[in-house]
Amino acid sequence: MDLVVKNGTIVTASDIYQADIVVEGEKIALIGHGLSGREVIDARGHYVFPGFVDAHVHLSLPVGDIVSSDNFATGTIAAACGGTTTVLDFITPEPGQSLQEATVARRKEADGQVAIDYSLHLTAIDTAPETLEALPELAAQGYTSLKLYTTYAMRLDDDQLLCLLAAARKCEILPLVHTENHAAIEYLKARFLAEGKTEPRYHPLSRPPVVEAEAANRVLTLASLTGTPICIAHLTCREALAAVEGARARGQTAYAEVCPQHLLLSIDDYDRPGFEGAKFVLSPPLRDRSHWQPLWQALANGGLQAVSTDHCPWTFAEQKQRGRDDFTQIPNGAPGIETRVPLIYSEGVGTGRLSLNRFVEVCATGPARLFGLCPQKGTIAVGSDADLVLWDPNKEYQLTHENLHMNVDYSPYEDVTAKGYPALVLQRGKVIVKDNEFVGEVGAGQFLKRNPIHL
Ligand code: DUC
Ligand code: ZN
Ligand code: ZN
Repeated sequence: MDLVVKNGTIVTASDIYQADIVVEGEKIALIGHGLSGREVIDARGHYVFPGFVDAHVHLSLPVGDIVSSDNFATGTIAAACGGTTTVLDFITPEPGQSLQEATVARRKEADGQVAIDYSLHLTAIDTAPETLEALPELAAQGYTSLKLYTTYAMRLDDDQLLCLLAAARKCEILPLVHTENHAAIEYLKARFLAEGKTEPRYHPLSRPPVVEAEAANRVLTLASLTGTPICIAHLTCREALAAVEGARARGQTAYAEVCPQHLLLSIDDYDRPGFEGAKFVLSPPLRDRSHWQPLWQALANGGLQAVSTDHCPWTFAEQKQRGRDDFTQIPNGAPGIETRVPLIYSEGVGTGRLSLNRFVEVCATGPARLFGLCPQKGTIAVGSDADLVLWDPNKEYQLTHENLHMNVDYSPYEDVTAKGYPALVLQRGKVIVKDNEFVGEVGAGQFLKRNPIHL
């Protein structure tokens, strides 16, 4: 036996128990008591969690002539330091580029650059015959999820949504849908600009909860007609949550992810002095605090299935400045890939909002299951990849950007001190983070072929 992790408290989505874990090669080979191995890691006093899964990140995302500031190397190193061992990024075709070409190009960017294991969601930007024909082929290659947008340049109209939802069902692909009403946003943005209202605080006012809820309701309605299970991306508000829960009550399979920023930050952050509010310009935007409690409650009771980050960092000193005189020009997004797990532990488990099991469920097992990666990822079981996080529940760590590895000049949580932090992170049996330092290898992360979504 190559390695034994001894005396830790193992936590999965369903159990908490003390046991030793034997790793052979890259897999968990045995779980039991009194086990031995050539190398021993003593996990006494630590929780042993499965490597965490972030199902929604944007590394090296091009928007116009700028690119989000974390690339596949820096972003996945930061993820690892925060306890995440698997990320899902996106394949987004350029206009005129086929989905297959975009897939090959994105794989070229990521392979050899990732520090942890990864996969990619497809994105459909049209319903051309080549796009529809590509879906079954790409699904067979392990790309079993499909991002659909109702806003931005990649937006789809209802005809296209119906067509793609039906195609996804046929190929056992799970659509992940960004739901905001494009026309409503454009109308509100134009109105604010015409009134000379150009500051970051008008960003959330141009995308209020009804704008998200309308699109969520519409997409869920269309999915009910095609019989397609769907996942709503980065759900932010009680109105959209009601749409998902209503669909479920009518018998639909409807999932939703939530991001830490929508559980912990609020519309008040846009009123920070000077241009600071730009740091929080992301979409859908931060809401007022009254949305926090219903979202935490849904996370605890199963109404929400996963916590992802939508990690999409832009530097404040340069990139965010594009919108100094016009909030609509501020690149959308914020950093979060490294802080997700400590924040949800500290603010979820630490405050009693989430049980330990539920914390593991929403940060690891849930996203792995949703996107066809379980039980290889997201749990601790014989035969699973030996992705393990030894967690120090007492370590306090300030989430200022100076303490973090993300390639960006600010943290949305500068003054927040998380209680509970990774002490050691293993990927497939190898230590990749020790005492908050990345000791793995860039390029050692592997592409993950995902399972079809079983309907
Ligand atoms: N919103 C998105 O939809 N994508 C990237 C970042 C963001 O804020
Ligand atoms: Zn989105
Ligand atoms: Zn996103």
